[in-house]
Amino acid sequence: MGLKVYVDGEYYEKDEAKISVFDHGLLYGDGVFEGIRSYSGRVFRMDAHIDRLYNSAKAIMLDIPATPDQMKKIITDTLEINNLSDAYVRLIATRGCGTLGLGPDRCPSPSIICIADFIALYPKELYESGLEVVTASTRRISLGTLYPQVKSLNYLNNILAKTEALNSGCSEAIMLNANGAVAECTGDNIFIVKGGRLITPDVSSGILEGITREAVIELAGKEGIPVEERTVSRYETFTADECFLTGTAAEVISVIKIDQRLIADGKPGPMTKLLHERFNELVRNEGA
Ligand code: PXG
Repeated sequence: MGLKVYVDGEYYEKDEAKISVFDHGLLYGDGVFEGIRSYSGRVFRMDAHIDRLYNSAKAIMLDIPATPDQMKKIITDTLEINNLSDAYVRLIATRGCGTLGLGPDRCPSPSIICIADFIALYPKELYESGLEVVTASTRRISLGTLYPQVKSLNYLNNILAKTEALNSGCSEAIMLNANGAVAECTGDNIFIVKGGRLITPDVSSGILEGITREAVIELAGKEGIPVEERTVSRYETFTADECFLTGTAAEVISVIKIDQRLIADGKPGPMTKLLHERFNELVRNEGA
């Protein structure tokens, strides 16, 4: 029995789960999504993901045809029906079927898709050795275009930055905002450590407000580590004591080289290791 995918109230075998070629999610990237994880059968920070999804939908004036509670049930049912307990969940709301024209008024019924699958993670060795990243020339979308807080189906600018990373033999790229300050990576938020302080770009730097980022800020607070959310320059990343990325897929992963500059001694630092460990404990214990 293969994977079952939820589409608009029904479960379909993976190969049968399809949307129309007239869906504006496909035609224009008109829709929103969430990437969520479950650990030992518990969905990590489900409420935060649901809130972000509905806020993203609100910002693009998309009426999700389900209540937040119904969405939560769709997530847990999809995990259950697939018998998955440690899994990755992709929840999508598209504008739905319309005509060949941008107008969302041409799309009477938005679609909901929920996919639960095994997670493809970075190889374990990379967590021990740390990542090499590059700064992409492709800038993060600015606050004046599409709000970076909206987790929309438009990921082309991130994909272009990711392509730059892959072309340089790296797995991630740092994206700058329109002012040239550090924003985030293509699918992760970024943190640096300097003089015992944890520093990360603030929301007005043009970032997605990551749920892993928020959890790490909370964990740092509990450890008594001072946290600064503010503008971060490229220079500060090069000269940091430590650097790491956070995201639902990557969790907490060390960065040891940025644009060929070795970060400190080129090994994952103590604060990165501590917060990674605390994060691993949190995802396993929260709500247990
Ligand atoms: N910034 C961007 C642009 C993202 O897309 C994050 C930061 C981290 O946010 P969370 O809430 O996950 O801590 C993301 C999240 C994937 C994948 O399939 C991407 C994300 C999440 C899950 C899976 O590459 N991006």
